[in-house]
Amino acid sequence: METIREAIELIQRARHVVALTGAGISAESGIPTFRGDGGLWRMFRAEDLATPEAFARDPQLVWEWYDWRRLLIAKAQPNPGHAALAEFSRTHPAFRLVTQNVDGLHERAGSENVIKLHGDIWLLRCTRCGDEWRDLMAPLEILPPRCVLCCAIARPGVVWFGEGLPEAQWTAAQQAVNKADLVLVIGTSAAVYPAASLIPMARSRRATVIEVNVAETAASTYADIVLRGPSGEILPQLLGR
Ligand code: BJW
Ligand code: ZN
Repeated sequence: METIREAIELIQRARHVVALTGAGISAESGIPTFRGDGGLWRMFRAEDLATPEAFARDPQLVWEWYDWRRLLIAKAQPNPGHAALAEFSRTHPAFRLVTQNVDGLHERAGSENVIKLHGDIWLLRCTRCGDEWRDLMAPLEILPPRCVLCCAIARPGVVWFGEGLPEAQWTAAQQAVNKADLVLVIGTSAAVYPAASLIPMARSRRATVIEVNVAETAASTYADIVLRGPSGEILPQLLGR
């Protein structure tokens, strides 16, 4: 209890707070994480599903996997962790939320201007003409879906291994971290780059780093304060008024 009190005080004193979230924040909404027990990479090989090569080889298979995940996400609800961050952003205009998640649960909880490093599972992009459109959480009727403009196969608007991050989002994330005096690292294994590099970046800028995670991660060594537990329980205590 002592550490959470200390963390609350540090947050209250901070001017520029940034949160970096990962799959763990959506775990309590019933959405599987990638790594660890029950993680997607225990059941599936990333090389078969989350690379441009996999999609070129078998778009049908990749789309079936995304369709399954989209269905899970559509049925899920944001949890108290998402809600606490949305509420905090309403009362702290300088707060920036950076997420690696593609599920859109931060937005559904009411967060605005979320910096999305790995894209959005509800976004589709034409592989030929680049046209982008958004699905309103509807199941796909035909797999793989096709572009209405040019009929070519569409892909999910997410960032796969070996692909660059959306430049504007990556720049915004770095700027936010460079300005931050406190960074909350929530529910991420900090195993995927360049997103994970934001954590040592924050540290080198002398920002306070607070980790919220059920387990030890690659980020733990950079953290000034480690809060061990589910983010859906810790964040409301940490950020609540
Ligand atoms: C809870 C909880 C609860 C559970 N409460 N907590 C430098 C070094 C080494 C490799 C590289 C490097 N730079 C680049 C690379 C290659 C690669 C990479 O990082 N590989 C590593 C795995 C080694 N990176 C890339 O390819 C990136 N692109 C890039 O670098 O471009 C430049 C380039 C181009 C060409 C060649 C080389 C470089 C792109 C990365 C894209 C990642 N994409 C995915 C899939 C997105 C689409 C989809 O969803 O399908 O993004 S992979 C997956 O991992 C997803 C996530 O956003 C990302 C991070 O995962 P996250 O969020 O941390 O989840 P988990 O599951 O790992 O962790 C969950 C955590 O929650 C755990 O810690 C739990 O304990 C915790 N938890 N319950 C609190 N209730
Ligand atoms: Zn097209």
